[in-house]
Amino acid sequence: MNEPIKLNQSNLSQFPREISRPTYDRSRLTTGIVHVGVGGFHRAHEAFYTDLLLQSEDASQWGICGVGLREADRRMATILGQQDYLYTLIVKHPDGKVETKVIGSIVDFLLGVDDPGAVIDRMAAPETKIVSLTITEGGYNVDAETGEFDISNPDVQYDIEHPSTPRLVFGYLAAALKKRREAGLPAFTVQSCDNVQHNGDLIHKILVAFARLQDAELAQWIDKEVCFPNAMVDRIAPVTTESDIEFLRTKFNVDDGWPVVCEPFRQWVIEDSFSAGRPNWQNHDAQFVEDVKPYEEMKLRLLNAGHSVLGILGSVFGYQTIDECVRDDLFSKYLRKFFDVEATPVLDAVEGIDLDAYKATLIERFGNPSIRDNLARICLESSSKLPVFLIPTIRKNLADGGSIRYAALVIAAWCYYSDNHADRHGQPLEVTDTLKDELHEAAKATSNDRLSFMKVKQVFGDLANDERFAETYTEMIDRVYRDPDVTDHMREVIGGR
Ligand code: CS2
Repeated sequence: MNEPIKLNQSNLSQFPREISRPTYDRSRLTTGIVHVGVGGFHRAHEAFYTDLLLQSEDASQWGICGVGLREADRRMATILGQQDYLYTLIVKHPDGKVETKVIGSIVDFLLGVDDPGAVIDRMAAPETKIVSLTITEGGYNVDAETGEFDISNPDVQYDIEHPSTPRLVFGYLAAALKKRREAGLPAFTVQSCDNVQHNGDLIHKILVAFARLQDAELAQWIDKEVCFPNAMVDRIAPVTTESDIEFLRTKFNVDDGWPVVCEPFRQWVIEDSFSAGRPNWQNHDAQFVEDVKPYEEMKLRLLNAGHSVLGILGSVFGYQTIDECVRDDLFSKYLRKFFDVEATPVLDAVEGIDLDAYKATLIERFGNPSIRDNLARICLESSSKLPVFLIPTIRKNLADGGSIRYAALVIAAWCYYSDNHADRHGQPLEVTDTLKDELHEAAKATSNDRLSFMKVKQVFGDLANDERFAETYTEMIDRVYRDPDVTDHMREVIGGR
């Protein structure tokens, strides 16, 4: 076989016809969107919607400039830079069908660690209308106990004192908005694309709190001028593997250093509140609604929580991927019962959505055998995911007298996982979590105090003070530590005592 064709703008014409590619003039695009956090999800979601738009109408003001703030983003910056910011989206259908598409909407990339001033200037540039974010659940720097912006974070302190060379996204946004205000430019929209509840309201609150620490007038201006639409975002994008890169080489003889894999399903529900205009994403199935809250709650507490339920129980049991869990009848039954018995009763109804059908679709999506979504990805940073995905459901059920047993078993299994960093057979589990050490230490103390894990306040707040929760959780801890084969306990929970 010939040398594979490297993905870049000038080689695109040599790409095989089965790979669809941008036919719009990328050199004409200006970057109306600056996106912070270019991972698999952004590349499978916002950049994909924007590519569809650019392909179908003249929307040349809506190109995307990707931004990475941390050293960890260097690899993405380098690979995308070498490919003229192009990449291949590999959409894997459950029946094995695969669609491949080169996405062209990202046309530039800046790395904050190398040149913070360049990122601030780009955000402050007149053509920038939207700064969108995927900075993960933990990126919002919220104190779990108070729900407020955590100013004790040393990086926050650093950013207050070094406004022109910030480390965190809040410092960048504040510096850029300050420049715009001084230049008499309108504010951009700050659009969160993260899985956090009321993501727009949250970034609004914390950005204003941060700005207030630097400049009270700026904080007021931000509060008044910047729009922060809430949004629900959805598309499962597993970690790209070597075999995905290999697939493009062997099937098409093309070389993409970092393609993205995703499922066919996609959903984006957005509040229509933008400071300086927005792309016509509605022409490509994004939904603009007045109030996104019921949608985001449904998604966080069913899809994301469902992922965590399977991710944690499946990891301890020894499974590797979500689809493997779902193929096990016991696991899919547990998931469905968790949805029905604990998650749904505390959800608000969503207009136009049949929750039963939504839940059935989730189980089908999780079961997509081509996606092979790794449990390690799902469990990554559980300490910032569970407070958003699962703990609100537990709290609401405690208040309403509802069931908490499904979720309590998951937390007990997470304690075991954090204690042993291994599955029930002693096979090591790869644990990536900012609070890994704190969780490990707290979990280790379980033998002396069965509630010790619950004392990681950043995650659980005061949950252990609830007597009913403490009792149920202790029972689950006893079960899991007596026998880490969680399936026996899952059966027990499903059957009811
Ligand atoms: C997953 C999400 O890691 C996780 O928490 O639940 O990344 C999930 O795949 C996406 O939110 C799907 O939209």
